[in-house]
Amino acid sequence: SDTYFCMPVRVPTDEEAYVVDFKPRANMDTVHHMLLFGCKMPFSNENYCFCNLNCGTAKGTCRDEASIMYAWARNAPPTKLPKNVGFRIGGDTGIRYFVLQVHYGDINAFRGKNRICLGADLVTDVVQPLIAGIYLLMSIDTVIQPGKKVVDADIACAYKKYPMFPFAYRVHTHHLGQVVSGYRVRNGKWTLIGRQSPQLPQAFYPANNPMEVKFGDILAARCVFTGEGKTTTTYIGSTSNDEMCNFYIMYYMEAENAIPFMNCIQDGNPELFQSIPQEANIPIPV
Ligand code: IYT
Ligand code: CU
Ligand code: CU
Repeated sequence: SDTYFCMPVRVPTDEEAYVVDFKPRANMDTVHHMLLFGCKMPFSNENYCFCNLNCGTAKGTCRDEASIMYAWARNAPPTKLPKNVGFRIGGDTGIRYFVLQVHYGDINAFRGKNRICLGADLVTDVVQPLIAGIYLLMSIDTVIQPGKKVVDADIACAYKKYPMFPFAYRVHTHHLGQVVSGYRVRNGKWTLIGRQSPQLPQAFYPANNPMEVKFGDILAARCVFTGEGKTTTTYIGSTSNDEMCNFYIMYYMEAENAIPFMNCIQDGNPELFQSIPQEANIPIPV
């Protein structure tokens, strides 16, 4: 159940191009979830490999930094990119490969018949006025004491770039995560980008409010964990016995100033988080 397949596919052109749509064709009976990454160099040039066994090292998607572009999860509605929005690939981006990571619920379901199809309706050389990107807020130092009922992991960073417009979000934790919420904070006012249970399918969901994030705003996220029922301390790490706290924002920016990937790993200031809306600690029924 912890087996992940990684399938690299060469981007069809060396010129600048745009990913404008995704059409997941997963079999819901066998595939649990899929993530699509853009890479300069994939870990393997085989048709497929086992991401964390023989693709290279742990995770095994890219040799360089992987940039996530899409997530599909069983029983979640697929996200669409808004009109005139595309992920930039090829050309100066250096992104020459897609790597699809597939998690099968049952490894026996894999028959070596997987394909990635890149149609002209999905990848285009038509210049897009708006460029999609990912902003990742993640905790790197959360510690969950055994038996502790509620552990909040708070992350926040000042935003100091050209305006960006969030349109989708994704949350990720392992088993101990109860709810994850992300906000824009402007002049002390918290506006929800999205709030979800990490125990529901971890796809990108549409953002709660259409909004602009501009220079001087703060981006903030809280993951709520529980140590109840545990007998050992849990740290951030990559196995299913460890935890993670991730809030991904999928946004677009005007092409001239677009940045494809940003992240925030800074602990949130406790004073700031005193005013986080109470909903951030209300569990979501699963
Ligand atoms: C330690 C941690 O939280 N890892 C996350 C976030 C992460 C994603 C990427 C960290 C780095 C990355 O290059 I892409 I450094 C993590 O591994 N998240 C998983 C997937 O690996 C993307 C997830 O499902 O969100
Ligand atoms: Cu999965
Ligand atoms: Cu994880």
